[in-house]
Amino acid sequence: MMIGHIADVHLGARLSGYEELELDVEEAFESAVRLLVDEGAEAIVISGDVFDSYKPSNRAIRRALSVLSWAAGEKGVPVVVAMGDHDYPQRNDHSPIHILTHASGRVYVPPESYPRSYTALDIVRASTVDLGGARFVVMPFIKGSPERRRRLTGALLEAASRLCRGLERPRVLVAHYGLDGYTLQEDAVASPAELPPCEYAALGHVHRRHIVRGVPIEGGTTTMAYPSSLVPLRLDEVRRHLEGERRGPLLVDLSGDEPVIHELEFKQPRIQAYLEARPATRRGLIEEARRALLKAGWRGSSRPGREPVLHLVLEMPRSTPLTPRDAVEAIRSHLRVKVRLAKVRTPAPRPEAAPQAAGDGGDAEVEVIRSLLDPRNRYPERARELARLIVEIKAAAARGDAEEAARLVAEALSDRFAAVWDESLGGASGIKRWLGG
Ligand SMILES: [Mn+2]
Repeated sequence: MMIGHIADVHLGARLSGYEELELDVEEAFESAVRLLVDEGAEAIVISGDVFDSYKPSNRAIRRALSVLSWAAGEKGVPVVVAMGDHDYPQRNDHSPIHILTHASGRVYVPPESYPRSYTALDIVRASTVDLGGARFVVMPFIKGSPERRRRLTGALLEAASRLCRGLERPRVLVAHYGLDGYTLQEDAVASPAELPPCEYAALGHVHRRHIVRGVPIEGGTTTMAYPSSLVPLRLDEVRRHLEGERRGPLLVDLSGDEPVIHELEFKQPRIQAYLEARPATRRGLIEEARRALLKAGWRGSSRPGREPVLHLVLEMPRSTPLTPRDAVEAIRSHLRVKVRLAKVRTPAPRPEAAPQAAGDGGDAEVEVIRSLLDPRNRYPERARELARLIVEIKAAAARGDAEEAARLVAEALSDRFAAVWDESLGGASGIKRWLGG
């Protein structure tokens, strides 16, 4: 059987300053599914994060349903969907991925809930679908503290191993998992060695491409793959994309003893460029922007609606003659491209001008905030990242840059930090006291 594998679509994803991202993601999803069907996929696996939020826009839901109805209904290519952390519902609601079963044709989504009496083996059995050409074991997503997720994932993977031993080949594990060595340590729920005996582990969650053959597991080896997000969704993804990291759908041939993985050529809906600049003059900045755009594949002119987007990080000491707004406007009007101001850094003044104690974003300040956010030290890296953002918000507010402050606040409140905020506000944390609550 030939299967298509995609993950981390994030339909409905938004980015201020690059409003078209939402449309670009929809278009990329549609073209990835079409490409897989055209290339002969007999089933398509989506390893979680179909949607960016558990409450996607109606438009994102409609697009997802129409694309899946085309593949599963019109073309007769069944689709298997796993739940991701972004698809995971809040209390008392449903996940949007269960709406996908209303597409025409065969769309499989693991059950919303399992009877209390179910053992781990019952759960994985209920989440397994046999499409004739292959058996797909779709792992449920587990929410909660890192310890809880790791413990339950371990139990379910062990049950999946038992189940897989009795299943006919080929067997495909579908899971939205960060594995040890492929994500931040606090984000990982299992080690690759815990993967069950399956021919292919179709993974999602890590927005980077990893294709690993010969992963040692009990009694043999397996092949695992993260296809990466379809479109670069964050600054780090844009940067790695520019360094040549591949993304897009994988076509996996399961007919032999070992899967054969084709990394399909996938055209991005829009060029995304990146520039970190310390502008001295408008002219110099425009020239730097032009070079960054050309390096990203821009040809110097843009079809309307297809203009490249330049993610701009500005380093602006107080003496800079331009404001961030001037800088953005200069590039926009001269090159006729989209410019997204991703970050403005104001280098810390010399100590004699502003002593550490005033809070210049030094490590000590970040560390205090980090410990208030995450007193139990459950998300050390994410919490440190959020603490840095909070310090940047303060700095932006201090220099009267409301626009930048608002952008940073939106970033701090994004899903990326949801777990840290939950921990901070839910636990017996210091941040409430710190905020005076
Ligand atoms: Mn994702």
